Amino acid sequence: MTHESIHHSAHEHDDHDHHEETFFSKYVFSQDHKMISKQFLVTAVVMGVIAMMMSVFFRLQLGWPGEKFMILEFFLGEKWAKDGILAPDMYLALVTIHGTIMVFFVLTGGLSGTFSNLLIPLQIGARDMASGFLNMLSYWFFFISSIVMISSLFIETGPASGGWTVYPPLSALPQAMPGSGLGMTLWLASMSLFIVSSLLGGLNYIVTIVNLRTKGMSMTKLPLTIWAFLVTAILGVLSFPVLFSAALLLIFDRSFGTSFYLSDIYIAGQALENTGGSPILYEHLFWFLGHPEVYIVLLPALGLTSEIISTNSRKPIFGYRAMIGSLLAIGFLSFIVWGHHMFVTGMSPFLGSIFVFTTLLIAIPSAVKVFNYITTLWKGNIVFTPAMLFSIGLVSSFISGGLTGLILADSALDINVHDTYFVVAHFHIVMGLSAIFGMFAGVYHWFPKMFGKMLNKKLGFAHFWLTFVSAYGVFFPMHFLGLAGVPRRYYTNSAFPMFDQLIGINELVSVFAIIGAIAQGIFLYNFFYSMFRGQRAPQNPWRSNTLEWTTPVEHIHGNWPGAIPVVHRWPYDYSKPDAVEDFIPQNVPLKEGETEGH
Ligand code: HEM
Ligand SMILES: [Cu+2]
Repeated sequence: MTHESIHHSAHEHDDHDHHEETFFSKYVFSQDHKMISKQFLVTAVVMGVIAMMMSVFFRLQLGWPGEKFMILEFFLGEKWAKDGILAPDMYLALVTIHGTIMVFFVLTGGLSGTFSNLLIPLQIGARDMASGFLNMLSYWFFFISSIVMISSLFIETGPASGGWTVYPPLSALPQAMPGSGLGMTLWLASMSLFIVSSLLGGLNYIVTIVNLRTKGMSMTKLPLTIWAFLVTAILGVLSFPVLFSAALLLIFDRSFGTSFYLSDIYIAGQALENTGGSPILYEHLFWFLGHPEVYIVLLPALGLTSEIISTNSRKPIFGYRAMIGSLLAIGFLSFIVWGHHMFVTGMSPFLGSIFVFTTLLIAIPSAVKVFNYITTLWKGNIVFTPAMLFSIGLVSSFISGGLTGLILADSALDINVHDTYFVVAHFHIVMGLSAIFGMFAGVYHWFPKMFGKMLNKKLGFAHFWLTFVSAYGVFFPMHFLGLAGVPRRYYTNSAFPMFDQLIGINELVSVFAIIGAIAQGIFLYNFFYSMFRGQRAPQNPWRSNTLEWTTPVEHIHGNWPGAIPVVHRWPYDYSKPDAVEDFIPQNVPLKEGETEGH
């Protein structure tokens, strides 16, 4: 086909589509990856606000135990916060649902769902995902699972409250405590729907990346974002089914009298009938997903920042191939380290030492990535956009959380701080903050592509600095609580005189949590205001090389009005010597005698 005829047929195709488009097919049951990406983002933002409010609620209790906060009664009702004092059962439920929503709904569904959907077709030069229909289903499973998870807040016995890992026996015996009943059933139902969503999404991402790349887009010309999404999707497809089977066996134990996870249990002095099972089996199954899950939330964030750091340093990413290699190495290693969550389960110290070894190995590819980010920034002609600040924020939290990871990886040291606030501090910094910073970076950078509007930069800077300072204000002091022995998931520390001297730290943490939460108001305002009233986005606001900036600002079905662009170079041709401009998009042919950038 000639250029004209492709253009012509694409145009006809468009006309035909508009004819049939209704409100429902455009905004609700859309099969267009760009719209699905926005649906994921908006759902994740709403879920994130809910989970963040929960953390403020339980931080009020931890900072000022026993004090009355009428806001708690206003939001949670008399049953759970009479006279403004949080009920212990609800405390544990809030911790559980906060963790579940943050990890799965915001940083797994929200991050991958938004950016894999937006960027995979646009950056590889495809008209859409391999299957638009399955893509739509993936969003709707995600949406329904969110609703099921939230619905547990409104039932008589309250939401699941065994922690986000839902270890048996609390999760296996409906009579164990209020949250072990219907709340836990809803948790399991919600997670099952969530897993279906992830698998549908992940398979689609993999097939699309492998099969639908445009002409010239070889695997070594692929942007690092896409590499990160590919490895993430593979991790999800290999590990989520294991969580699914863990949940299924749990449902059997709960409802059909089996005993996979239960053995010799006494409740209120009475022996139950279960024999032969072991809760440790559950821990193995859970963490076989649980650890890769950490990278399922981290890798997309790292991919987004590779792109943003290179673009805003106006320099090629340092060590492109090493970055791919370390993504693959991290992905592989993440499957053989899960035992580091189980050092205190009575595992053989020899087996423990193997998990210590494999865990420490992950430090190598992680350090390679950090080194490459810093070397890319080094002597760059840095443009400080909000996206760039959040990306640098990610590098910072990835380093500071990674260092405490070295301590937790050593079984002999981990035993001392296991299940204390040291662990909470570690995982929030290395994965919670890094992933959320990466997600914010992504939103600031690709908002113009998603909504055709610019976000306000000044509000973005204010949002970044307040978030960055309060994030460290919340999670840095928690290390000291942990080293002093303060356990996690405890309703109050005021019952233990030895922790009295730490009350100041607890208050400080809670104050920063409140400041951080308020700061997110700036983002929410900016996000929704700019979506409707923001300045119109130019074609290529960040002067970036990747293909998504060659599509029209107004979204059209099929992404490019004419032929799909052909790729001639890698995505990181910034500040090439003797080039006219400091960036050369991927679809610009190589000049006579020009060699490839890497
Ligand atoms: C507003 C910022 C946040 C604050 C103040 C906060 C605070 C807390 C606190 C105090 C706990 C209870 C720890 C325990 O007792 O074990 C907790 C649990 C948790 N948080 Fe956050 N968090 C925040 C953001 C996040 C983010 C962004 C993530 C995403 C990874 C996250 C994931 C979790 C998880 C997985 C748990 C564990 C729940 C459990 O033990 O079952 N949090 N959070
Ligand atoms: Cu782990």
